[in-house]
Amino acid sequence: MKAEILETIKSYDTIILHRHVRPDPDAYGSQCGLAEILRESFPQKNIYAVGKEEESLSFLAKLDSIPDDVYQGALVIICDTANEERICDTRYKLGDKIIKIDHHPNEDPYGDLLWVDTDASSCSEMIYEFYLAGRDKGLKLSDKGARLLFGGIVGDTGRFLYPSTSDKTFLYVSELINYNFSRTELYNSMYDADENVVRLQGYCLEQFEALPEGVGKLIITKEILDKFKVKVSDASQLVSILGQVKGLKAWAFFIEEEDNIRVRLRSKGPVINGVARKYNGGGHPLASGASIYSWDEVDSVIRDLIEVSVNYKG
Ligand SMILES: [Mn+2]
Repeated sequence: MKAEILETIKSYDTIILHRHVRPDPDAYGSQCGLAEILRESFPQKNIYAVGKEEESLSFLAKLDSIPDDVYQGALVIICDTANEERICDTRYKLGDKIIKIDHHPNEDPYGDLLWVDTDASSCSEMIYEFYLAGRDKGLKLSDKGARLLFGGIVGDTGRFLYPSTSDKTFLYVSELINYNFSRTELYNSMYDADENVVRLQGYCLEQFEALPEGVGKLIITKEILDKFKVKVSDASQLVSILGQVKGLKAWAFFIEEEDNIRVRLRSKGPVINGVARKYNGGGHPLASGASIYSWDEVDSVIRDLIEVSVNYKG
């Protein structure tokens, strides 16, 4: 598949890279990391990475803005995005051919060519693997590209903590750190938090509810978001902090948005993406997201989490 993707890339003059909405470091790392590899390897081709700029990730890369007609006859590559609805910038459809490269369960097999590896820790890890496979066939990786891929892997593995971190992950990052970029500077950009977000962390740790079945629950209303002057995305990113609570097997953050309640689910064993799917969402077995439309549904989500937690033999 990697060879077929490389051959396809070689046959196009214009390549446009997309990723998912509400990007994280792996979305940027894989999309812009691959863009860097292609720019370095094929300077005569037109390579663009598009999508809505995410201010908090601009330290990783800047995106390109292109008119619609660039898509004519172009190859579109979509990174780190499980389903079509989550693709950022719907113009991906205007291209000539679509390639999907992703590490989430392949529930929506869109595209003309698909490379999905659910064993990969991150899409950035897959992009490095793609580079390794094509190194003898003209692919080049710059320091800037290596920094992006490293950042993506660090982000999606929770700094090499999550079980998706494999021997392959460590092998690849051991190679990536030999490129010339500052890990200290990168970590600072990724993990420095604004004071109000740190204070919200304090609020979360104080206010979460731990149920006897090993399920955790925290509600963050719009009022709280306003009080701490934080965005929904800031609150969403805090969901993993309950992982340190002894005895919790699965937990949910319910964060109030304009017209729905965002549900962030995490687990230390019980598979929770089935619960996420039931509530208009999906994701990884141990890290998923969903949406509900009324506070009345909170209890129902919690009941489902209790069910998977109680049935879990860990
Ligand atoms: Mn990812």
